[in-house]
Amino acid sequence: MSPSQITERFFLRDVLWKGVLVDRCSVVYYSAPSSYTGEDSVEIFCHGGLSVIKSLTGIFLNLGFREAGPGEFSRIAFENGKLSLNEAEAVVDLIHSEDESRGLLSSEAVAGKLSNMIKTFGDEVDALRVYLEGSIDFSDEDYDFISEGSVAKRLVDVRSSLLGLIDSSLVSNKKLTKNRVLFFGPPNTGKSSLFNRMLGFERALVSNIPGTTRDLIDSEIFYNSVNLELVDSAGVRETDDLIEARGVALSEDEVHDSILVLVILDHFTENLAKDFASILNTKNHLFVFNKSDEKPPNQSYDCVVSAKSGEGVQGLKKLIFDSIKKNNEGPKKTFIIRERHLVLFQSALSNLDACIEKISKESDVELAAEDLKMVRSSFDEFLGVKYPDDLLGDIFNDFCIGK
Ligand SMILES: Nc1nc2c(ncn2[C@@H]2O[C@H](COP(=O)(O)OP(=O)(O)OP(=O)(O)O)[C@@H](O)[C@H]2O)c(=O)[nH]1
Ligand SMILES: [Mg+2]
Repeated sequence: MSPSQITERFFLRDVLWKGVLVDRCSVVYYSAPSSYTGEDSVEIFCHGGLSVIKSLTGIFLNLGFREAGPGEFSRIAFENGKLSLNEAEAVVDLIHSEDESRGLLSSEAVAGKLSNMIKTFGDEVDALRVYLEGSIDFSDEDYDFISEGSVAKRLVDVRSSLLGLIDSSLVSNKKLTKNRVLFFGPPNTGKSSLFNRMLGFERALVSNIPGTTRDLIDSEIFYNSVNLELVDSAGVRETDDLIEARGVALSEDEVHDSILVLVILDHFTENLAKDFASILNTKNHLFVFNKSDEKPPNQSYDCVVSAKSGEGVQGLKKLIFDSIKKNNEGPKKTFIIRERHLVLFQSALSNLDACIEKISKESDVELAAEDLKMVRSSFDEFLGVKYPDDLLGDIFNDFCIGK
């Protein structure tokens, strides 16, 4: 059957290479433009296992195919008008999203809901601009175009809809999309011991010499369907040791990129609680007292544990989970947007404001129309109708291979 006769089909086929059966695969054929990229495409579903995948990709490489670069499929989809630029960015966010709720927010954007809203705003802005430009030619007539056309009201409506969209969007920060939980505190309080205990294996070195940990060490655990990235760090203290000092600086930097900071203290360091509270200030943190097997605490803590006996460790996991969940919840959001989008929306807002001001004074109608051109330009940049030269590279290089 020639490709032109096939529209969209699902086949079960034995894949043979030089007469040898490699795998029985499902093959889906998509005819253009009904595919992700908008081109004719074939997807092959094979049985799991690296060796089958390697054999299959080997066959295709032998036949002259090559592997796609990062984001190549999405880039083709964008170039063929199947995805707008912000939708392509939402695909990356969806791939990288660590928890279900963030994934759902990105899916909304991939599905085009956000683009459609911006397109609607853009159409209204265009209509208003054309109306304003038209009114300039008739400015001598005895007719008040501005108030007859409810221009001010329509501008205020676009403005408040855009503001509402910004309020219902979560601005993503690459590092903060991971649930990074930092083990922070003075040296020798048992940060690494507790980190190992929570992972269930000896990932970090432990010793009774203060200053053992120098680098950041991270490892993931899965708790209640949520990925937690635990990060052990160097004990914080003044030190003359250059390498240790770099470790301390790393720990302090890491505070900004963590979603939650655990301050681990023990019975030798309880007096430092106030200092750590003031360093962390508004950063989401929990105070954890370790080594409860040796001595009980003298003050109150969010959690009391013993890395040695394991006492309190399950409770600490639950506390971390609850704290992250609470932190992620916040006011209900509809979309995830990027810093780039926020900047464009803010610029559109300030141009709308400038336009509204001119319209309210019924002066500079020509300049007011120019303001609307700028608003439209921000929306176009958001959708990818126009974009700076290096933007595409930045966006698509962020994809994983093959999407
Ligand atoms: N009794 C008791 N000792 C502990 C406990 N946790 C850690 N220790 C001991 O405390 C010492 C320091 O432990 P580490 O886990 O290396 O402490 P750290 O905070 O990572 O230290 P630095 O990496 O130097 O900042 C070791 O001798 C551990 O065996 C605990 O729960 N109970
Ligand atoms: Mg350590």
